[in-house]
Amino acid sequence: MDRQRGHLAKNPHELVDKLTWIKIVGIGNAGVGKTCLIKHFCESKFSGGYQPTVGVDYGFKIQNVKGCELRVHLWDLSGSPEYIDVRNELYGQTDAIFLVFDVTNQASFESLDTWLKEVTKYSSGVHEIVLVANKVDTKAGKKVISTQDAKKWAQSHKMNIYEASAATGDGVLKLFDEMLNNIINKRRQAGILTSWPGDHAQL
Ligand SMILES: Nc1nc2c(ncn2[C@@H]2O[C@H](COP(=O)(O)OP(=O)(O)O)[C@@H](O)[C@H]2O)c(=O)[nH]1
Ligand SMILES: [Mg+2]
Repeated sequence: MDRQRGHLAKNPHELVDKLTWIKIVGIGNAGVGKTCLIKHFCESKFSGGYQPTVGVDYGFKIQNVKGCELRVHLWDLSGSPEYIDVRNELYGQTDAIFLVFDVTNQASFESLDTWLKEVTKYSSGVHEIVLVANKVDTKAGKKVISTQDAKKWAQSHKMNIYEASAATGDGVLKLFDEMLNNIINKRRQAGILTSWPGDHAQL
């Protein structure tokens, strides 16, 4: 194609600068379902085979929120203690964190305080942290953490709680949708996001 002078109306750097990039990080004990939650959100897929995350896993999705096209990067930081240095490196510039426990695993619930301490220490700028009670699809007999106990923990830390299943997809979209909405609202309040393509839409 013959490109005429001035065919590219705008500087590509300017265009990239105008895109809205979001970084979301998932934390919690190994095996609670962080990778599966991200996979479900990005690809609507679930795999029953467990391959522990070595260091980090990553997902990307372009998500439309209220008419605004968001470039969402999702990081699953390996839950193993030996990856603390990798995690600390990746906490920077994070917009939101989802802290996951597995409703069938007592230890994963008991570790929440330790995770929150790590987050508070290394990602001071993050205001949006939510709790995810994952694997709610599992049979009632296998569930060891009650909804009530989980809600109590979340309330005492002033966090929203989401019950989800990466296996069935229940609650997954709601979790990420609300996180993204909250991030965008905070950016707008801070004056970081001034133009909003969805402004004319019903908010
Ligand atoms: N039943 C059930 N199993 C799940 C769910 N989410 C993850 N799993 C399983 O739990 C294991 C660990 O999942 P993964 O996402 O790799 O955990 P991560 O270490 O936190 O990233 C895998 O075998 C998954 O198939 C869920 O919602 N329900
Ligand atoms: Mg993982």
